[in-house]
Amino acid sequence: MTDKQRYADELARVRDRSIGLTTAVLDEGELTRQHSPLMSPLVWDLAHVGNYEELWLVRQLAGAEPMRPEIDGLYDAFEHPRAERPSLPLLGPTEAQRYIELVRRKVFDALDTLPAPSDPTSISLYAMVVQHEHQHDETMLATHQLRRGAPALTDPDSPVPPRAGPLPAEVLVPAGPFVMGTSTDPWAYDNERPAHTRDLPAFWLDTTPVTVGAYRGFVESGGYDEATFWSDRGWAWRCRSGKRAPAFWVRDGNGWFRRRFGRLEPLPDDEPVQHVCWYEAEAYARWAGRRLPTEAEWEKAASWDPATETQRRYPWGDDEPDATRANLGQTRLRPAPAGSYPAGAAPCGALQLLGDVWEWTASEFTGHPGFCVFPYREYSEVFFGEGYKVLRGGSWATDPVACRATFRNWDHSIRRQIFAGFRTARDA
Ligand code: AVJ
Ligand code: FE
Repeated sequence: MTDKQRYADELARVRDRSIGLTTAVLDEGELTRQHSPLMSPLVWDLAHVGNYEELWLVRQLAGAEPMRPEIDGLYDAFEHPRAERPSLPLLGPTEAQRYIELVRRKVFDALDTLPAPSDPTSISLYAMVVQHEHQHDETMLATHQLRRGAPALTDPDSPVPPRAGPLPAEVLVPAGPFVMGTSTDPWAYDNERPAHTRDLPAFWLDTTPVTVGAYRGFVESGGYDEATFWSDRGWAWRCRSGKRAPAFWVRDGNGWFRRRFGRLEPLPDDEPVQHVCWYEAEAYARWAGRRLPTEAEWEKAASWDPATETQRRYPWGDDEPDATRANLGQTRLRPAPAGSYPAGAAPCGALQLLGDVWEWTASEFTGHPGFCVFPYREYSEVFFGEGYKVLRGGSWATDPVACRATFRNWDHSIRRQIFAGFRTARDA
């Protein structure tokens, strides 16, 4: 298969996903309404992914004129913060879908004559556009999770390979240098580049992400009332917000439940906890006598094979993710039990580093040494040094093509709507 055919297939696949989260499942009112001030109306995301595709593939690569210059400003994420978007004269759902289909037709028409993506020293614009749409699909899933009313999504609930046997609570990642980032992966963003060597002391890392049951122990032992577990900023968030448990947890006389895509269900103690903010992860780690791993520690655990001294694209090696190795790609609408996917283990023995839940790290988002912007400052660089915390590993809602051991996500320390949990670490 040629590179172009691969990108064409991926463009078609992600579009099916976007439609399945919008016009296929919700009516016009639901698509244009703002379900949370944190999120865009879903119809904004839909037209925005098409506008982004027009910008990078139709105009930048194919050199065509703007199709609808009057709408460009509406879909520029930097011109209008999310809270403002519902009051903009956005395209309606039918018009938005027609527009993004027209963009797509122009891309496919031009594909034969467009330059082949051949230079892996920067991200392929095709790969960038495919991943961008998947990232917005994950954002749309967060909007669905915040939305009230009758459930709109059906959980495919695909089966999970169970754990192979008893697992140690933590695994050792030996001291030594490793290669962080990449200079050659055509799917890697500017912020994942360049490859560079880092040296780390040995550390212990949780074998799996922290579970709901373990986190409930923190909640029920009064962790949210005890300032000593929280940093100053974390405690300020805790007091200001009044939060006493992860988002979407509901206490009922008989116990704990959670709301998930419009349905109430008992809390699953064996699943990785999700919908905690960075401050909650930090406080839990302190309560447990541990700490969050740094971003470098996370990447070393997920990608470095000390036996061969080589870097892997995924924890298990370089083979593409599949249903035996990781819970990615929205094949279920929730994490899998901690300890699942033995075939996805990293060299250090840690499981579920990719998929299930994004994992908060201790680190702030900055550029790797030697960082170069490509192709635009607003993807990564404008967020460097602004206090964003790095998340790693993707979630059940992350598509396999939008995730690898070098992939970096980031968000504010207070955000809980993303599908994020964490694991803890300690010095060896
Ligand atoms: C990388 C997930 C933080 O959604 O804000 C989407 C990705 N950039 N459109 C975001 C992104 C431009 C970004 N994150
Ligand atoms: Fe975007």
